[in-house]
Amino acid sequence: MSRHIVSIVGGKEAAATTTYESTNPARPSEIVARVGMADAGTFADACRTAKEAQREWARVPAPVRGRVIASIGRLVEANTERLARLVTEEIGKPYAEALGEVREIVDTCDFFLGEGRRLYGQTVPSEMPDKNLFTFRNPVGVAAVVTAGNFPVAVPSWYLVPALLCGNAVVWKPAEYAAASAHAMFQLFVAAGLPDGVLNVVFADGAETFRGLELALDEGSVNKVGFTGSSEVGRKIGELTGRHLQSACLELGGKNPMVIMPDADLDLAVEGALFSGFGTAGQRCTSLGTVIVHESVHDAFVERFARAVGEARIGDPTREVLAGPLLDQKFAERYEEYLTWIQPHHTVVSGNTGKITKDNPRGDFDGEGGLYYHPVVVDGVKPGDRLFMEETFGPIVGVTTFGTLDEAIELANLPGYGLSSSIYTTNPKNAFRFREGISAGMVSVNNSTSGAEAHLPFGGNGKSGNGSRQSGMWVLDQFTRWQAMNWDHSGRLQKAQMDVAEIVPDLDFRLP
Ligand code: UN1
Repeated sequence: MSRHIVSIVGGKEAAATTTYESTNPARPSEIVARVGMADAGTFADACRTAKEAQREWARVPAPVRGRVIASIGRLVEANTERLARLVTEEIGKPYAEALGEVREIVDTCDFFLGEGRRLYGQTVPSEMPDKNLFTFRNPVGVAAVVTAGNFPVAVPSWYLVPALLCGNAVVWKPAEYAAASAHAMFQLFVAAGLPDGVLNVVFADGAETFRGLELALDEGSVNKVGFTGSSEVGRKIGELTGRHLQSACLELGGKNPMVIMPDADLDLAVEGALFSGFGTAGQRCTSLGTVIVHESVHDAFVERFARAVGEARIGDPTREVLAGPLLDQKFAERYEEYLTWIQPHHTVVSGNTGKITKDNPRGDFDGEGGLYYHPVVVDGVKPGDRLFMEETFGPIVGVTTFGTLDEAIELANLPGYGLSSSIYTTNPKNAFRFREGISAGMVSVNNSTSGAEAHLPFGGNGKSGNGSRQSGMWVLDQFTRWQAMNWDHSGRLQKAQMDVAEIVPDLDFRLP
């Protein structure tokens, strides 16, 4: 069923200048939605509208805003299957994973509905009598949120839910190739009773969005930018917001390492590598980049890993498969470029590479014309190789070896990303030394690099982000600003640091 959707600003449909067709990557000739694309002016208008609406929204008591978040959670839960089916149809995410993705929105609502009754500030003792000190969390104002389409609804909810709960208005620019999923989620949020203009959705391409953002920042109608996407675009957004004295919340790429110690449970490690390397067709920012395996277990690991990859089911994402197609043609093209980074000193241990077609089938699966790709394991990658150093969004995993844990940590940090990481070991000492040495924002022990829970801090360092953290209580620092208040009721001007009582100690006192 093909839909026609457009941006919604202030509760009204906004003008479109071009049309984009969002297609089903499993059957690219099938159009999921025709998307009216807006220009930079509409984006800036949306930010102005949001600024107007935000004033009233911030005056709604936080516990009442929390009730709205509760209703969003209920609405999403009641529409789980429909939303998950749409996600599967539009980006090819296997249905079981799509259900998990929708679950993550509900989890996020569950967490933040209670925050409406907390959103704590503090009372702090003053250094002077008859004076009281307080802290308050104030909403930042308008948040412009630009998200990727690999998690078309869960990751946006990490921004939207806390931003709204804290009393901000939002302009959301989802990925165009996931526009139908985004539009559906927008409708569910609005049905919970959000006043017009508090949440706006704008469909626009990258260039128009960037120009619109620049206009809005110049006008002072955006106070926080949230961005999930590539390190390259994240850097540009960081520069733009920096010029406006703002720090964006950036969730960028990863080259996530998995270290396998000689004492690891190898079968468990293989299972973890398979899921984090090839689940979601390797298209998570937390997907496995390089397996760094101890030289003594390298051969055994590679043999078992290659076998597991060979046996994994790739195919129709409405069925029980490990992975479906790539997200969209743009991603397929980029992925084909990563395949050209395979060099003569590498060994592909997983069989065929490239697009699954009649001439290049995977067993009896010929790809049915979809954007399906062979999962690829490349042994022998090393520092300096592009495959080792750069993110390769898609189903390709490198393997390299190490001698000591210190070497493994150095290899794991070398590409300069820092989102997720994992170590397989049965020795707690190794786990804690790895945790201390790894530059990633997230560390898994005996678990895959992907699949973070929704109430832990999520975010990266280095090329993976600017240190901002989403999720749980940590994200509150993105969407609120601390305000310090002092109230002197002494009836006189008491000067800090000067009019402070002094108690004189006898510092020469010694025990007999
Ligand atoms: C992403 O790909 O941008 O931890 C986020 C995970 C998911 C989120 C991935 N919950 O793998």
